[in-house]
This record gives sequence, structure tokens and C-alpha cells, in this order.
Amino acid sequence: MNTMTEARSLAVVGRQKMTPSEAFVETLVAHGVKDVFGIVGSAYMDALDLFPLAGIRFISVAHEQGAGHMADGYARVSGRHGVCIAQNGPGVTNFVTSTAAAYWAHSPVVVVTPETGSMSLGLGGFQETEQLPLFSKITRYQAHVNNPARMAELTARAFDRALLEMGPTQVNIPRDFFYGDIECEIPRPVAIERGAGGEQALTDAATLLAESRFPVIVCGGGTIMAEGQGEAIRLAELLQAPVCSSYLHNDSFPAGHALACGPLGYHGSKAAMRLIARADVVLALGTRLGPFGTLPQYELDYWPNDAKIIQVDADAKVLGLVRPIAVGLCGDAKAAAQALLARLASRTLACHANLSERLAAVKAEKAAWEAELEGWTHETDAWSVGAASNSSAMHPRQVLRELSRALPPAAMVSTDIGNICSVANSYLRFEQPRSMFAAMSFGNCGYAFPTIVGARAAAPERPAIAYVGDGAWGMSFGELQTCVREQLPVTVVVFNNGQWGAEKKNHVDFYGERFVGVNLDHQPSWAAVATAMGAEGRRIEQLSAVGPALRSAIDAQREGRTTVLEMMVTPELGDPFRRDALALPRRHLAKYQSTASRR
Ligand SMILES: Cc1ncc(C[n+]2csc(CCOP(=O)(O)OP(=O)(O)O)c2C)c(N)n1
Ligand SMILES: [Mg+2]
Repeated sequence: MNTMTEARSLAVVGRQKMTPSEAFVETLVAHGVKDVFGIVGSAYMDALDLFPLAGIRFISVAHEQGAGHMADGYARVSGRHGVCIAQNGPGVTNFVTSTAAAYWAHSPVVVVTPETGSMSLGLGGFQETEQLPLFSKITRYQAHVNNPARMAELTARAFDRALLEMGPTQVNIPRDFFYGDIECEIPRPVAIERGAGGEQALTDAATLLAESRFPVIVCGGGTIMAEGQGEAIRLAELLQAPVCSSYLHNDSFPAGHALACGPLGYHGSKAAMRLIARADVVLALGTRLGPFGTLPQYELDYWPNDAKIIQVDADAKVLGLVRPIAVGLCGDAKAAAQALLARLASRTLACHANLSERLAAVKAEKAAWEAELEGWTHETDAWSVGAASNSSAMHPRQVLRELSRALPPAAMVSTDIGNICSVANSYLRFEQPRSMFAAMSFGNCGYAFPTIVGARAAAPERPAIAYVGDGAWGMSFGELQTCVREQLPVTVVVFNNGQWGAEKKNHVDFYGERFVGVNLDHQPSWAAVATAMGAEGRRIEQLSAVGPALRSAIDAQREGRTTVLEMMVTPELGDPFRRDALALPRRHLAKYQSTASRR
């Protein structure tokens, strides 16, 4: 045994004398923490000093936002806590965006925020800001260590609550409270098993499903978090019900399964949308049915307003929140699916009467969507056709298809929030859960790359790929330093279309092509930047090179090398994000009349 494993195995048991730093670090050890992401800071140096002997790796990053996203990716792929820590004040404020993103991704991230010393708080000293209000709306729980003797207790609670409520929690620690002598016991993690939901709700849900003639299942992130994919498959097979994935959870049901219809929502699968439109009963398994994932797409207003919705979610507060429901089941997706299977096993199911008709519909809709996608080689709106005709670059859709064909089986893919990354949703298929890490409802540019770095830290055996637009890449490429320095090899696909494309699409559709701040002129060669930073960089201009380049970049990961594949693509743009939220411009003042809508 080396010193590190020896130290880890010696868990501190019973009440004893220690320093608060020791109490903090031992609490991390008790919760199985092996990696912490952050940037070094004097505020917590006394605890950091203990990390190596505690068997905790400190992953030193380029920007605290990156650390927060890495903790998020780490948590999403492993189902365990992701942990990040920073210097009080500016280091901690850099966590705000990543914490908000983790909140909407339902990631159990523990954000450790050392703060200004307790004896100078409020005096406006160095690196001081109020750190609790900043995170109050983007964490599930906030612990403020108000006395050094409570360090272990409050830190442990933040860890427990992150898993209990599936979201980020904060431990705020006045920096002087790491020092001193205390007596305490390190709390053991509190494991709480979730149940299937209420008896009556289960009975009502089973009855609705048994009587349904066209049941459709929507599998959400809750199915993944509950490790309930096997139960979802059994339930789908029992009912012979088509299964849609909720928005950006393409990994919630195996894409190769005969009943899998693909994702709902923005750039999702038309097959999924057309089939759910026919449902008389929808079983929403582990999904809050977020508004963005149920909006009309491709001019299909697919949500079945007359269907009876059974919604299963571990968070009671989201039941019926966005869409009216017939039955709300506050429970774990896996346990609820098991309970429904048990209740349905011996019942006559109305949906078996028209089984062949339904399966034929599933097959036909899937085939039609695949054929449409296959033939959809470029965007066909007038602006895109014009923009692409002046360009010798590759069509984004064709690049996306080549990439998806070259993805290895256990690949983990994170996607950013741009136009091309959103179109990627049509092409990304997964057979196993915990494979897709999209910027979820918070939708911040710059999410995908650090998130995949964190995922790679948690699952070093799995190929790790990030899809990033060139604008978002400009925000986040700094973490290439982390990949190289910390030996966390990933592959980044940067879509170089020379623009903040997703927003440019709004200028095209609503603002008469009056472009303000959307063109990314004078970009550096991102391939050259990667090389300068100690990674590999390749500029890809030919479609035939896309698949081979991805495969060799994934091979390079095995040798510890990070690669940036800069895909030179046309500026054409797919359907916009927020057609629902924009309006044609009205102007009253004479000086602005030239910008008023003529339509
Ligand atoms: C942090 C942040 N800033 C701004 C936005 C608004 N925004 C949404 S998509 C987008 C454009 C993304 O451009 P790029 O990453 O180049 O991808 P593309 O759309 O060109 O494929 C912007 C600026 C955002 N979502 N997040
Ligand atoms: Mg772009």
C-alpha cells in the first residue's frame, strides 16, 4: 500500500480532537470524494494542504467557471458528487454561471465557497462579497459554517442534500474557520432510498395505462438518475408503447431499441413528435416536462393536449407544473416503473388489441424520419442557400452525420448551445445512459467543453467528445490548459462558421438581416491555438476527412492527447431556438423607422 491509499483507508471514527480543516477534508473522504476541481487560493490553503494525504486529487483549472462545469460533468456521468472550490470573492463569483447550469441539469455538485474572515466581514476588506445571496436561487441547499466546530456537520449536510435533492448545494466557510482546534465526529453519509410513489396514484396510473389504446412513454433525465433504464424498457415492452426521450436526454432510452423514437423538442425526432401526438395516455417517466422540451417544433404542435398524462418525478414540486396532468406520482422513476410493471402484469391491456397497428405506425414514422434526415443534407431557407453558395466549406448537417457515424459505442458527448450543436440533437443516438451532456435549460455558451473534461475525469475509460460552436469555443478554450496539465484527454469538435450563428438566425428571421455583433471576424486558427497550447489541432475541410479525424482523435485520447478538430462549415443556419419568444420589430420613433417590420 502506498501512503495515499493507506491514509484513505484510515477513516476517522468517533468523536475526537482535530482542526476544522481536518474535519472538512475527512468529511469529503467519508463521502467518497476523490477529485476536487478549482483554482488554488489562500482562503482554503490549510485544507488543500491535506488533500494529497487524504487521497483527494486537486484538479487545477484555468477558470473557476470551468471547475464548476467539470464538477457538473463529473457528477452527471458518475452519479456521484462533483466538487468545486475557489478563493473567496472573485473565485466564488466565477462559480455563479456553472452553478446555475448544474441547477438546471439536476447535478449533485457541492460548491465550496470560502468567504472573507468572520472578524472582518462587512468592513469591505479584500475579496469580499455576500456569497449566500449570490447562490440562493441556484442551489438546493446552502450551509453556512457559523462556527468552526460545525464544519463537519454542515459540510456533510451539503453533501447529503445534493444527492437527496439532485442539485447543487453550497458550503460557505469563513476563511478563518479552517483554523483552530475542535472536537467532533465525522458524520456518515445519509442514504435515503426513494419509493415508487403513493398507492392510490400508482393504482390510478396503472388503470389509465391498462385502459389506454395508444400509450406513449416519455423517458427523462430522472430515468437516468434512478438507473431505471432496464425498468423503462420492460414497461415499454409490456405495453408495446413507443418511447420518446425528453429534450436533450437522448441517452434515456437505447436508440437501437425497436420502440425508441428519439427525442422530443428542439431539433428532435419528427417520429417521436408525430407518435406522441397520437397518444391517449402519456407516461412521463422521470421528467419535469420542461417548457422548452414540449414547445412546437418544425411547425408540429405535437403535444397531445387531450391525452391523460401520468407524470413521475422525484421532485413533487414539478408535478403538473408545466403541463396539466391526470396523475402525479412523486417517486423514483425506477421504483415507479417497477411498481407499475407489477400492477400491470396480470391485467388485460387494451393496447394489446391494436398492437400490430401501433407497431406498424412506429416503424413507418421512424423510417420516414430517417429518410427525411438522410436527404436533408443542407438547410433550404433562402438565406442559408445564399450564404452556403458563396462558401466552399462543408454543410453542418453533413458533418454532424459523419461524426455520429464515427462515434464509438461507449462515447460520451457534450453539446453546447449554438445552432449547429442544437441541430446535432437530430443525429446523436446513444445505447447507454449517462452519455449525453448537453447544456440543459440554463443554456449557457461555453458549457460543453469543461463539462466533458469533468466527465472524462470520472470515466477515464470512456471516449469523451465535446461539440462546440466557434463563439462558445472562444469563451471556453482556456481549459485546454487543464486537459494538457492534468492529463485529461478529450476530443473537441469546433464548428467554425465564423459567427454567433444561433443569434444571427434571429437577425435573419426577425431583424431584416441587420447584423449587430454576430459576425466573428478575425478569429484565430483554432487548430493552431490548440497546437500552441500543447494539444493537437486539425483543420478539417473535406467531408471524407471528418470520420477518420474523429476516430484518430479518439485513439489519441488513449495515448493521453487532447485534439481540437476545427470543422470548416458554411454559415447556413438551422431552425432557430426561440421563434416562440421573438416578435417582428415595431418602431414608433421616426429615427428608427428603417428597422420596423415591413411584413
Ligand atoms: C453565456 C451566453 N452568452 C450568450 C448567449 C446567447 N447565445 C445563445 S446561442 C449563441 C450563439 C452561439 O454561437 P456559436 O457558439 O458560434 O455556435 P453557432 O450558433 O454558430 O453554431 C449565443 C451568443 C448564451 N446562450 N450564453
Ligand atoms: Mg458559430
